[in-house]
Amino acid sequence: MKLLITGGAGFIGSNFIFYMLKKHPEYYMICLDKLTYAGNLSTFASVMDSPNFRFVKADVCDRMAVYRLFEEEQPDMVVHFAAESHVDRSIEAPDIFLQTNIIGTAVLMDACRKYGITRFHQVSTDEVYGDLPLDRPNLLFTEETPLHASSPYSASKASADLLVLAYHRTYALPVTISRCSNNYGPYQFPEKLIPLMIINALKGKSLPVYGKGFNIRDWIYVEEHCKAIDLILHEGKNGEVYNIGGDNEMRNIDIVKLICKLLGKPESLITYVADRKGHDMRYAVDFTKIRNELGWKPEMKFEDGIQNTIHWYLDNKTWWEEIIGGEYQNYYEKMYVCR
Ligand code: NAD
Ligand code: TDX
Repeated sequence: MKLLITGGAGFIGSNFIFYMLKKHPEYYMICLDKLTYAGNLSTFASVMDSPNFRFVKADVCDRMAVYRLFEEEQPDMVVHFAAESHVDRSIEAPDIFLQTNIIGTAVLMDACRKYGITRFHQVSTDEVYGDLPLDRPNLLFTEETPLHASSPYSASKASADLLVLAYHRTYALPVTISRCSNNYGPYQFPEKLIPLMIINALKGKSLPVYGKGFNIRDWIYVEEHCKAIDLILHEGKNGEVYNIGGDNEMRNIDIVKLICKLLGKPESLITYVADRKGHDMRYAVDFTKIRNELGWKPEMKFEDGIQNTIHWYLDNKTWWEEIIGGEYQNYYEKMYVCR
């Protein structure tokens, strides 16, 4: 089995490659990644020389490069992670989100039609459903919830999902879509809430909480997401959408306070800053469908997952110090100083 994994040098894609190399050592894995600011080749140091792994630097929007790779490798399945993934950046500059997340998905699916595959899997997000109110805790996103994206990022992901379903209906392309909640774990780029707070706390820097910190996310340990995608690839039905959730709703402020506690840092580091524009209040995922149809449910408790994550950032300082020593500093200044 040959798998083409796009965006594999990013957070979830790299965790997925590590998971699959262990789970299916007989598979051949090709990672296609543009290596944007979010992609990191050093993540692959331990697998770069594996005979069943190949890295190719390319842009998913580059039709010629994508077709060339399909011609050369003839992958059986495509798992499409590559995307611009940060909501705050999409608010500053939407264009690249439309380009990569929508056009890039179309280019890949065109290649799948041209060369033939057994499955194109779109890694989507619960954010395509918009948000839920805080005062109706029983409301959850199901696969039937209408798409109602709030940010340029989530609108671009929702557009891509619609295209994926259109390619299935129009061209009978064998597709599946998964819509997962907020992931956390090793190798997450430090622009996202949890690694940003861990790293700032370690450095004794202020911890910038947007608004009052009452927004709720449903956090899932990244390996649980990887397991679910593996299952969908092998047992999911073409044309179907599967929600993936952590069964773990938490307020941002409670996460940040927990990180302070686990690192032995004072809560006085917490600083309330201007809210995100159009900030989604609450995400909560009903994953009954994948539980009933494929037998998946999240196993990792948040208390354990967050400990693992903190330990990983403590043990892998070179990985993130290289990141925060570069272009990230300009990003941080632009987004947080005088916010
Ligand atoms: P990430 O930003 O950490 O990684 C994205 C990767 O895609 C990087 O390696 C980057 O170099 C690559 N990439 C970007 N543009 C590219 C292009 N034009 N061509 C080729 N490669 C390109 O993102 P992530 O958090 O790992 O998210 C992966 C996928 O999962 C995304 O599609 C995202 O929408 C989805 N998702 C993320 C979460 C989450 O909590 N992080 C939750 C649900 C779904
Ligand atoms: O400095 C911060 N302070 C803060 O209060 C940051 C970076 C975030 N926040 C808040 C905003 C959100 O309510 O924390 C929450 C989580 O923020 P992010 O980590 O940026 O994630 P979110 O916007 O929820 O989106 C994530 O989950 C769904 C991923 O980035 C998406 O790619 C995924 O689709």
